[in-house]
Formats: sequence, structure tokens, C-alpha cells
Amino acid sequence: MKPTIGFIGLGLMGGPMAKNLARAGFPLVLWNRTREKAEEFAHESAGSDVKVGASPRETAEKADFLITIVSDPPALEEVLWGQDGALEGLRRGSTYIDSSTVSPDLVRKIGKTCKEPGVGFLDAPVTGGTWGAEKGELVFMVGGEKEVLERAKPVLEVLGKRIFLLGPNGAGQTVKLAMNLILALQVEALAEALALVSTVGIPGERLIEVLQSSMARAGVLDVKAPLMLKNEFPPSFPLRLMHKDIRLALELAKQHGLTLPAAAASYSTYDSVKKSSKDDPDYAAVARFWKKS
Ligand code: NA7
Repeated sequence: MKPTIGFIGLGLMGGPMAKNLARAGFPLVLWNRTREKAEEFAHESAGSDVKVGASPRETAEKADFLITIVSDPPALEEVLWGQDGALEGLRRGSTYIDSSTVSPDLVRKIGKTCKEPGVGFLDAPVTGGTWGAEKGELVFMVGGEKEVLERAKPVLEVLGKRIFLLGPNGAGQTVKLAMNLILALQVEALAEALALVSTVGIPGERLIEVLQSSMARAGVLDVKAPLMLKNEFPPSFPLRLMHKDIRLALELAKQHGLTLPAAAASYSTYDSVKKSSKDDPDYAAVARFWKKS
């Protein structure tokens, strides 16, 4: 009999992750703020052991492993400390894994809160986008104790292909924020270069061809350049979340007395596109900044 997993947050990432756990035969108790999403999931999983929890607390009470993956720090605080919050429900000896991207401070606070009732806690943000979530090929950046991670591995290995233990609680989030900073800047640099060549009169496709043969070759060229060339931005990693991650990285830097000038400039570009976009685009839509005029 496999352990029961409580799963909170059926968004773009959480939905496919929970599906993989159901497929792997783990009994699931789901909770999502918009309850219909959890009900629809349970309906579609007829034949698997999938139930909908009444609240985050009840979901946690039933869980041997609890996983949360929600938008941002306020969403996670709401789920954990709000009315019928999950932290009240966690059982002694259970394991809690948060895969949202939030601040290192917040996950350290959660880690401290989990200690007293004897709950093992890992911050385990992910990279790989919706594609990685669907394929079960996410990469986990983990902060926490080795023994807790060993306990969680049979669950995480269903969801991901690589698991990096990076230090105590907060280390996973720190590395995730640093990594997303690079992606945000790379995608913005690509958008700037495309704006430059196309303004001068050279098709963007030619730039991409050259870049693919150069040292500037990178994963973002494969995944994001086609979106920019078509000017279509269906969300795989929404711009609003990248905007949040740059902000979290800047706040972390500030706490440590560090200045990140490129990140600060990039934040204002993402901010401007976020404010002027009426849809919920992928972060490749940062390219819209140069399409305004
Ligand atoms: P999505 O697709 O925006 O999904 C966000 C999830 O968080 C979704 O289940 C939301 O519920 C939930 N949410 C948002 N605000 C709240 C509050 N206040 N309370 C409870 N639940 C909430 O994001 P992704 O799946 O792409 O990403 C999730 C995380 O992974 C994020 O930190 C990324 O940076 C990385 P809803 O369905 O809207 O009711």
C-alpha cells in the first residue's frame, strides 16, 4: 500500500504533477482554492484513489506526504496559516514538501514551525515548466535535511529526473531564484536582440540561426525564440510569476547588501509588460516591450 499524498495547488504545474502521482498509484487527497478544478480532476481520475479534501487542514490530516505548489508567498501563507490552514493538520512523522517558488525567509519560517510537531519539511522548488511537469522530468532544488529527502525520494522521483540537495531550508529557494534570474535576463536579452535586428531590417529568424551556431546557444533559444518570432505567448511559465521571482531575487539581494543592476533593469521591463498585458502570457512576452511603438 503506497503512502497517501495530500496535494494542494492544481495550477499549470501542480495539475500535471498530481496526475503523475495518481498514475503511479499513490492515493491522493486534493485541495485547490477553486474547488471545481479539484473535483474535475477527481472525476477524470475515476478508477484511481483520488479524493477532494474539505480544506487545506483536512488534506494535511490525511497525508503521509503533503505537497504544496501555489503562486506566491501570500498564497502559500493563506494555505498554511489561513482559516483551516494545512499546518494545523500535519501529523507527527509526516513529510511536507513545498514546491512553490517563494522567499527563502518564508520557507525557513515553515521549517521552524514544522520542527516542534515532528514534521519533516523540504523546500523543493522545481524547474522544467509544464512540459517537465507533464513528462515527470522536473528538476528539484531542495533545501532541508538529508534524511527527510531520503524519505521523500520515492515521491519526488515520480515527478522529476534530477534532485539536488543544496543545503538547509531556504537553499532550494535561493538557487531557484538565482536560476530564474538567469532565464529572465536571457529571454529579455533575446527579445532586445530580436528587436534590434528586425528594426534594422533583418528577419529575426536569421539571428536565431546564427545564435544556434554560436556560443550564445541556449535552451531558451529552442523554447522561447519560436514564440517570440510568432508573437504568440501561451503561458507555460507565466510572466506574472517570472515578475514575482525577479522581485524575490532583488529582495533577497537587498537583505544581503548586494546590488544586482541587470536584474533591477530587467524587473522594470517585465513590470511594464505585466502592467500593459491584458492576458496572462508566458514570460517570453517580455518581447512585447519593443512592439508598443
Ligand atoms: P498557476 O498556474 O498560477 O497556479 C497557481 C496555484 O496557486 C493555483 O492552484 C491557484 O488556485 C493557487 N493559488 C493562488 N492564489 C492562492 C491563494 N491566495 N490561496 C490558495 N491558493 C492560491 O501557477 P503554476 O502552477 O505555474 O506555478 C505554481 C508555483 O510553481 C509558482 O510559485 C511558480 O513560480 C512555480 P486557483 O486554481 O487559482 O484557485
